[in-house]
Amino acid sequence: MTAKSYTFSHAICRAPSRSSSDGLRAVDTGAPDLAVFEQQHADYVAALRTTGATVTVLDAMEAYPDSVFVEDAALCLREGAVIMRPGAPTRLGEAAEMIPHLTALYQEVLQVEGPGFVEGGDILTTEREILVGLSARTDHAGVEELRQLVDRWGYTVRIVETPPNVLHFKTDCSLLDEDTVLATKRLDASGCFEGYKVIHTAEGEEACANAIRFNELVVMPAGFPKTRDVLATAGYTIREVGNTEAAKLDGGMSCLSLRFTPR
Ligand code: CIR
Repeated sequence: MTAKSYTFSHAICRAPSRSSSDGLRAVDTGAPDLAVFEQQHADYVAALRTTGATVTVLDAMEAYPDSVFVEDAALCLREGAVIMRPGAPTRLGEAAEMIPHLTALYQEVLQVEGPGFVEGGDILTTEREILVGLSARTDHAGVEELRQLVDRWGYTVRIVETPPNVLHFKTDCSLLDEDTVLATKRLDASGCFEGYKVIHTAEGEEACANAIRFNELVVMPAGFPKTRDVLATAGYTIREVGNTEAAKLDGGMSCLSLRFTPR
């Protein structure tokens, strides 16, 4: 297995903080239960570790209620990492916090300096290109700066649209393999996956579109049996992890880790 878009030697996660009760959410369905969140987070880390990857769990960061969602702070590629510039003002400072952890592992760490914004949740790296969804958190200027930064490593950036009222592009899709994505019907209808095989989330199970392919596993939130069975029948090895607490903060499987193989 050599696909660089889903073969990873490392992951970085961050423990949920007590302040996660103040995390951003579109609809308030109550604060996460910290003990349950910690257990679900531990289950997630354990799932990644079963593939043999080295998973670092950083200490909780109380100053940043959404800092458990490390994915938004950086884009990790084989050749180097890029520190993002989160569009949520309360999250802007999270990006700089990630610099020392990535410079310890990568020779080259670049940074989106602004004035534009990009969050990692809007970025889907496939085997052939990097798709970036414009959203309330990611704007044109941010994507253009990102495009210039990754051009040196030979990556093509394609701008796509995150559906209205959807937090991030990857809220609605995931990479499954070199040619295949899991996506909601509403996102696929935008035409952004032309040339890819698309497996749709089952009716009523749109909330499981945010899964991750991590080495041999597809890690997905528990509680979406129809989509799980479709993916299992298609030949993927599924690992379900409880996600009820991160979901209260609009977070899912991709948000909880940075996944990479540093050069
Ligand atoms: C936020 O609104 O920024 C957090 N509550 C959730 C971030 C989820 N991250 C992701 O989808 N990559």
